[in-house]
Amino acid sequence: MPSAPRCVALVGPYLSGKTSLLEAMLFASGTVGRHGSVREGNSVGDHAAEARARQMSTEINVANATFLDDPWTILDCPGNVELLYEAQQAMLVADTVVVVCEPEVERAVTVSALLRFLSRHKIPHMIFINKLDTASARVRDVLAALQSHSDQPLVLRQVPLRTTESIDGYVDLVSERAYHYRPGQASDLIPLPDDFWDREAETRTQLVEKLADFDDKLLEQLLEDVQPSKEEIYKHLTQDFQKNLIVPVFLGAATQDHGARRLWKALRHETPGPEETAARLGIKPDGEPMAQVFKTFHLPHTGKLSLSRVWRGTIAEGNVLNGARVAGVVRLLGAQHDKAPSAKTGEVVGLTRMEEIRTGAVLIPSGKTEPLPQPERPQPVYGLAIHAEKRGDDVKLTGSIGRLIDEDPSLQLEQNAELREMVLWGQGDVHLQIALDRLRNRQNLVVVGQPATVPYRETIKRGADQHSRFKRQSGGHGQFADCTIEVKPLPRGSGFVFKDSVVGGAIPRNYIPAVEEGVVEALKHGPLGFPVVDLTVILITGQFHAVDSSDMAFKTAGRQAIQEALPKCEPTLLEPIDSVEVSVPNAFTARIQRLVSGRRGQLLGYDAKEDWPGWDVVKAYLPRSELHDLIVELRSLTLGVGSFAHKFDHMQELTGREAEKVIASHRQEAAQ
Ligand SMILES: Nc1nc2c(ncn2[C@@H]2O[C@H](COP(=O)(O)OP(=O)(O)OP(=O)(O)O)[C@@H](O)[C@H]2O)c(=O)[nH]1
Ligand SMILES: [Mg+2]
Repeated sequence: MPSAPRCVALVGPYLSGKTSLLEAMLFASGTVGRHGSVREGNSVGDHAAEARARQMSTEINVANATFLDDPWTILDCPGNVELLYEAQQAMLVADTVVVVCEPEVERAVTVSALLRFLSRHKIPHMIFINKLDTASARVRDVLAALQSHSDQPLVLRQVPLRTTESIDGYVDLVSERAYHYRPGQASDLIPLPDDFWDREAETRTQLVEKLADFDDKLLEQLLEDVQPSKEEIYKHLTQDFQKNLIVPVFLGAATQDHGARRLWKALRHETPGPEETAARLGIKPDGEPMAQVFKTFHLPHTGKLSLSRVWRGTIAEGNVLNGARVAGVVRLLGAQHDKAPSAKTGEVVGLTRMEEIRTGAVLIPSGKTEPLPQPERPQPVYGLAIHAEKRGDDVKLTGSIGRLIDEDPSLQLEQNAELREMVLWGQGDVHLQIALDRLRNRQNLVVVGQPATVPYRETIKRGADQHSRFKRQSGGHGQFADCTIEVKPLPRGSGFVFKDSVVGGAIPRNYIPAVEEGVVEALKHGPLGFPVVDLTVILITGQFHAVDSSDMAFKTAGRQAIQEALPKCEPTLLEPIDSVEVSVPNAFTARIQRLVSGRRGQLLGYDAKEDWPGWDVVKAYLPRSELHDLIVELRSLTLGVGSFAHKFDHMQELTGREAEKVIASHRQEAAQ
């Protein structure tokens, strides 16, 4: 009897071959009749225009498949670190995760964050070392490098068989059988090479010993030199894998079809079923039907599609869940959608037109749900000020961005009233460019992005007294106001303080708020063009006229006074400084210190990252203007794994050439 539908997520570093492996698995299972290719743009995955244009995955690819009568869903996740949130959503609903990685020692660090996530959430996972056809490093060395990033012992299940030139087969360490790879077909069983055990006996012993670490009986057997049977070894491998005590490691080359069948078989025998995964997630076995939305699409023809895993019971078209009606149920194979009447426990399906439902929702008829684990939303590190290319499209923008964020909750929109800017925040330039392309492709809206404006300020370095008189005589009654103010700098962070020290009614009380209003208005644009802060303005004295004075006149006098006073007070630019914490593997720490210094940063020191062996946190103050593309350089210096968190800390004086540049470009923009 076929097992309940199971779900496997393929994750791994950028371009490690996940979408190619999906293709190979679909081909091996007979789900597709020909082996498509990412390079040629005809793979089942990466069908979205944004993905094809970049030859990379830009969101989860979903494929329903059958392998030896068992139903499966494969979730092929994007590998780009900027899209990690998407992969995390998939990992949290999968029964098993396959981490696809490159056969290179130096790149082992790129799986570190994924392995940590899997370990923290206790998700059973295997590693698939891909691209063996072009590997130059020894599998043993790659394995050792990967091990240093895994909390669980890695258990090598296959050893490669090398001819003079390349790897063209493998020996399965448990079955003790040798195979020769054949492109597009199942591998050929071949005799075990004569000297095999001379070379690899130790590798098999290690496999059994790792299992014995979790089972006293097995350990006793080994101590007494009794070899466990193959069945026993398989039993332990499966148990320990499902409890996430060990991480099995398989080998292959996705574009050559090598290793896809072996991987399928391991998945088939060892992957826990949906009930076990539900139990791991704390879902009770009995109760109302339940499904969890882990991804939302807004597609041109289908409309909203909530990609969901069914955890309990059956979900059918017409059901009302969390107050929303399921308009339809679809099974997916890349871009192909097949309507289905219903979906049962374990299945991954798209539920259509549930307009109010968001990613992460736990759907249940009564609507009384308890939340399931969600990935933590990453702090945005890169922002672009956006506007619609066509003026008339501005009204459409907010709604469209809403749908965009619905599809990808790791995007955020910030409305900056002061700068009159809409800033779209995300994980990097690639992330945002994909988002903007998606707006164009799915919502027919062309949006332009540019670096967000840095909120500079200015202040004064010394004080001054200023007299100002506003007088106008024109026909009827005129206008008259006279005031004298004193302007003084205040410590950083004080903002603006207005003081009234008028005595003897030199200016009647009712006009004083008008003077303050004029002052505040003038402080919006100081002599350098920016809002003026950290100063106090004291209204000392003035004169008025019984008929000609008015609020208007005093407001104008107040404004004039400031405009005339400030240029005499040594106006100085202030730039925002953020406190920044950069996380990197410690091999990169020195580079990051240079990066920070090169960006006018002030290093505050570094420390080992808590709970993250081998990683450091470098702390620094960095000007906001240097943060815009920091993530781009940081990633390029750290094989893509470095990240940072930041928050505003203080304003700091900026002088010299840097300040001149800022002032000049601000003037230029204002003149446009
Ligand atoms: N030589 C060789 N190339 C491979 C293999 N697997 C994938 N590639 C190539 O590696 C590149 C990336 O492959 P993809 O399958 O798109 O990788 P991916 O992991 O899905 O990439 P992202 O989803 O963008 O992270 C493509 O050019 C593939 O042809 C392999 O086993 N051997
Ligand atoms: Mg891919």
